[in-house]
Amino acid sequence: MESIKLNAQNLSKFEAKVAIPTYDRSLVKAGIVHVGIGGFHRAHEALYTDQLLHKSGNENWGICGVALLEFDQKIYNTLKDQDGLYTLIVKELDGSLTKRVIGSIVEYLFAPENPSAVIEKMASLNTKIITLTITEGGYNYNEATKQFDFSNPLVQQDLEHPTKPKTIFGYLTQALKLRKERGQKGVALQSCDNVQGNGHMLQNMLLSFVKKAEPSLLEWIQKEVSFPNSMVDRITPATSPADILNLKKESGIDDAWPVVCEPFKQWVIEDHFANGRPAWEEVGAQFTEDVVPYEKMKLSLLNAGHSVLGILGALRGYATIDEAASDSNIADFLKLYMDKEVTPTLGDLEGVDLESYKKSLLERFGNVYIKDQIDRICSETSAKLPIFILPTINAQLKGNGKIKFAAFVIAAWAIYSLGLDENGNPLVIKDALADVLHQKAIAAKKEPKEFLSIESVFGDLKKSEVFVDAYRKSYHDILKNGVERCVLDLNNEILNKI
Ligand code: CS2
Repeated sequence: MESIKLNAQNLSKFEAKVAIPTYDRSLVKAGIVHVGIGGFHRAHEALYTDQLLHKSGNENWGICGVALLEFDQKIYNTLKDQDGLYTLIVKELDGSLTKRVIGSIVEYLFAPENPSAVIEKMASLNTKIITLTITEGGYNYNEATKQFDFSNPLVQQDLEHPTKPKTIFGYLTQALKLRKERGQKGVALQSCDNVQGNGHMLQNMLLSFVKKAEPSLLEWIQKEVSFPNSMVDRITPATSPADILNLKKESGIDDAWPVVCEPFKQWVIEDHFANGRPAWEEVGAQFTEDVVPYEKMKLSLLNAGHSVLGILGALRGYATIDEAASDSNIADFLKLYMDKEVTPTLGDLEGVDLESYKKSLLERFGNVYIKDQIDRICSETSAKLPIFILPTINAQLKGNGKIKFAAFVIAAWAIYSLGLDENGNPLVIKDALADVLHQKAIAAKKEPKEFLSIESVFGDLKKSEVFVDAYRKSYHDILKNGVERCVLDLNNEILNKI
């Protein structure tokens, strides 16, 4: 089939093939500025917002997408070239594809090219909400000190050259300063990242920065700015060249960067918006007073589950999450980890059927059509585990609970960080701490505990004898007998005790 380039001019040509925006995009104003226009945002918030534009006809709530880092130039160029349009491809459970062209991103800015345009946009009267997907590491939080990390060179640069910021903290500070000076209303700053208490985290980190950079702004922020916590969920693998080609072949859409995702989606948001909000509840989002327990459940079961499958699967030489999830020993291991180590830390979750939640996760992980990349899951593990697994370990240690499965995963990560899988094939380690991880992984061959000395990841975990003993044992076992055998032994050991 001949394909046609996706852009505003050609949009109506796709109508017969896929759903397209039926609202008049030229009337839509960007009430939301979103920083971080990667796949996840485009499969999640931008979709909810697109659905709402369809449904409500309220044109005040479109999105201006901001690409913050040099690295984001490609997505910025793509969106610019396609007038903000892209195709969202949902890979359904039966393998069929549901495609929809999303139109909610009506403006786009590339921060490194024009920092003042981004600051002005964030400060503009029309902007009522600034949402963020800046990744777990983007909050600049140091696990060892439990503080904002002022030693980050980019932060130092933002303190020295405030009007040409590089970090989100520099941008937000400048924009809030303008809002205050102009006597404007405040704004809601809404994190959509996988961080426990993501709104609180954003608030704490931003206030730490502002205290140094612009202390006179503190009081105004405390009064005028809100930081709703939110729990976000939708598995969104990296788009593959085959996805792009299939879209061209099957639907005739020439889209340089479509987004692929699973059918499931969830968004639970605290209803604390300083300057109004879209009625996202009309298209399936849930508003609540306290989202923290739900975030905790999702991070320590879904995201941690991903990391467990990712790390163990990578060592076994698997490439995708469904391969790891269909390895019955690894699947049993994950199930036992969830039941024996995570569940006791979750407390009472009103209205949630935890057993069916866990079951649904195993099904989602096993979806063979998604082909979520183990490389994606294992990227930036050093920023993920402190959020996904460490809180479980710390809570279990505090209550004398079980930690063997978690210790096993950390030991497997230490071995993973040597850079080879069990078949001797190289592992691509994409992590801001890659060098440190590798050095410590080498040192761990002599003394496994060395790996735990990365305090920015593990805090003072190395001080727990109980943990170190279990970790050390797993470390030696994995090197000697391999993941498969050790996982089976550990599963049996726990099952036989029941
Ligand atoms: C994944 C998440 O990055 C990761 O390690 O666990 O991207 C996960 O797919 C999403 O949070 C799902 O909602």
